[in-house]
Amino acid sequence: MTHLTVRSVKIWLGFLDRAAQEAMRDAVADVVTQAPYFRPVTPRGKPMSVRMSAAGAFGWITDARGYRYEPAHPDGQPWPAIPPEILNVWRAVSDCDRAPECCLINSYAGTARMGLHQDKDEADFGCPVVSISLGDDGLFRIGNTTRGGKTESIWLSSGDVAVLGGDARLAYHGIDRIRPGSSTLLPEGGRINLTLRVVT
Ligand code: MD3
Ligand code: FE
Repeated sequence: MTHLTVRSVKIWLGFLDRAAQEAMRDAVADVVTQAPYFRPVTPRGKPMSVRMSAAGAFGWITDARGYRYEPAHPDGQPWPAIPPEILNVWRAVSDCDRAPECCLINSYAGTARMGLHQDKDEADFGCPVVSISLGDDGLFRIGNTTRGGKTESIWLSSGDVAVLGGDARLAYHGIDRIRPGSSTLLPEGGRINLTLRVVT
């Protein structure tokens, strides 16, 4: 299995074959039937272009009170369990003894993007974040652990798995854009990114 290393992010290219991507797509569809996508509104009142949901003990929420992990969907229901095929990816690549407590689901359509940010609402930075890409290609950008300076960009494709650990764990990163129509995996097109995290 081939991998690239970009700024200590290890990217497994084509980690999931087509059948595994289809199984994961269907598992995510089942989760979002129970926990429907919503569009988070930042504390400054701006709706994000990405739709989100989650599985596991915690999901990530943003509203007027700020950003935080919550044990329930905005509708009040607990998040569905993380599907076993997704947990298997964590076991294979995370090199972490702890189980993931959150599988964040980001859905990108059309011109959706995610600005440069750090993921630092988790308690244990010793555990990596594991990212699984499904559907259309997404242009991933990674910078430094402080704002500013040079960044590097790489297209992530359906079935790629990235492990964000070590020096990469607190790096600024984001998705500049997707390439609509580049994959046939998702019936409505677009890109889904799953991130597995230990939260507590
Ligand atoms: C680098 N998601 O959910 S995944 C996020 O494709 C997020 O939806 C993007 O950034 C997406 O927070 C990028 C790759 C990723 C995820 C977490 C990271 C890169 C990371 C945490 C630390 C450093
Ligand atoms: Fe992030």
